[in-house]
Amino acid sequence: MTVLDTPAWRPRTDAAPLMPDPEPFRLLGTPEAARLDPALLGELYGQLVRGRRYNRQATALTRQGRLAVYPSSTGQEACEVAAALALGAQDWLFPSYRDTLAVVARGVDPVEALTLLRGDWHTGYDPRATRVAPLSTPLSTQLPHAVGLAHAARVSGDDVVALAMVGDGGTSEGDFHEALNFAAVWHAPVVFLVQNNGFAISVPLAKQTAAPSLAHKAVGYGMPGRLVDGNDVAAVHQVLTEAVARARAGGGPTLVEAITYRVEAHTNADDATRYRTDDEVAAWQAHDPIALLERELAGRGLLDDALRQRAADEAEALAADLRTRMQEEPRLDPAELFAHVYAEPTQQLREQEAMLRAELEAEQQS
Ligand SMILES: Cc1ncc(C[n+]2csc(CCOP(=O)(O)OP(=O)(O)O)c2C)c(N)n1
Repeated sequence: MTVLDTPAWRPRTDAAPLMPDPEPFRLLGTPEAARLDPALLGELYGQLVRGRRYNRQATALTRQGRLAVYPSSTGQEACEVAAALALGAQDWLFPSYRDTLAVVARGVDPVEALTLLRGDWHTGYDPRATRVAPLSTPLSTQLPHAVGLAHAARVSGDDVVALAMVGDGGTSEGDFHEALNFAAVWHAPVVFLVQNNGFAISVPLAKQTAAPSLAHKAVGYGMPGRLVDGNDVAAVHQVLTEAVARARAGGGPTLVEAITYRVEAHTNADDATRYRTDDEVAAWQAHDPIALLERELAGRGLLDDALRQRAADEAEALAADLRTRMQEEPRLDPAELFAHVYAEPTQQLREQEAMLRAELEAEQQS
């Protein structure tokens, strides 16, 4: 018997349940899919079709100069939709820049959701109205925010779960580590959803980490890790719903890794052919989230013309609305850049604001 045998110094023996699924969890096309609620599948289908159309329209808007940049989530719609639908109205979503679809599926106005990407204003929507934090461009900074909010809610006795979304590249950030560590230590009601789409711009996952999977990282923090097929919308929805319920019941955080693929380039400013092959893209297109769900619906006799038509009509209406409203010139006051920075602006900012105002006035007079 040495001091190493005393409880304070012994490793915990309950690590095994934290280990992630040995294979990505799947539902569509498996016998278990038979018990999935047709109404839920119909809702997921409509959301996926609308989401893909939204991505296509937003990308078109970048080509028309109406949008500065758009990080498309085509191919990743299942994660986007499932994340939004797994939450209750009282919960909070913490998205990254790629997660516009989740933000819109949660109820943010589809045009307001693009304000930041148009370069017009900070955020562009009221985060409190739908409980959606700003789309975060700095990688992973949304994660400690999610943990802080969830921890504060728990301390206050509020029934709130935070779901934070991040990419595979974002897991290399210090913020990822700090967020997961604090979430586990504080037992915060948070769900972390890592969309592993294989690349951080052009950097493949193998150059980011030597971990067996990103979900395995959960074990080191002391929270369960789940691995899921990120293109199987029913599976992602179930895994996230279970993790949210667990967090709500006081069970603490969960790390979910969803294996998926971004079919388009990183953004409209990226050329993906420089770092990946057409064959790889084609292989993932053969595992398309909408096609997977359609196959399931068809197998159960649920994919009739009415459902297809309704989904297509709603998607076209969304795209038309986006096209129309994004053509309107936004009325912006450039001097607002200086508002909401400090409660008391610094001398330097006051001088810069005066310079800008003088320039704007001179322009108006010329
Ligand atoms: C703190 C920080 N460092 C670097 C960048 C530049 N950057 C923008 S996107 C990106 C890659 C992120 O990849 P990943 O997390 O896998 O997300 P994905 O774009 O694939 O959704 C990088 C490095 C940034 N936005 N923020």
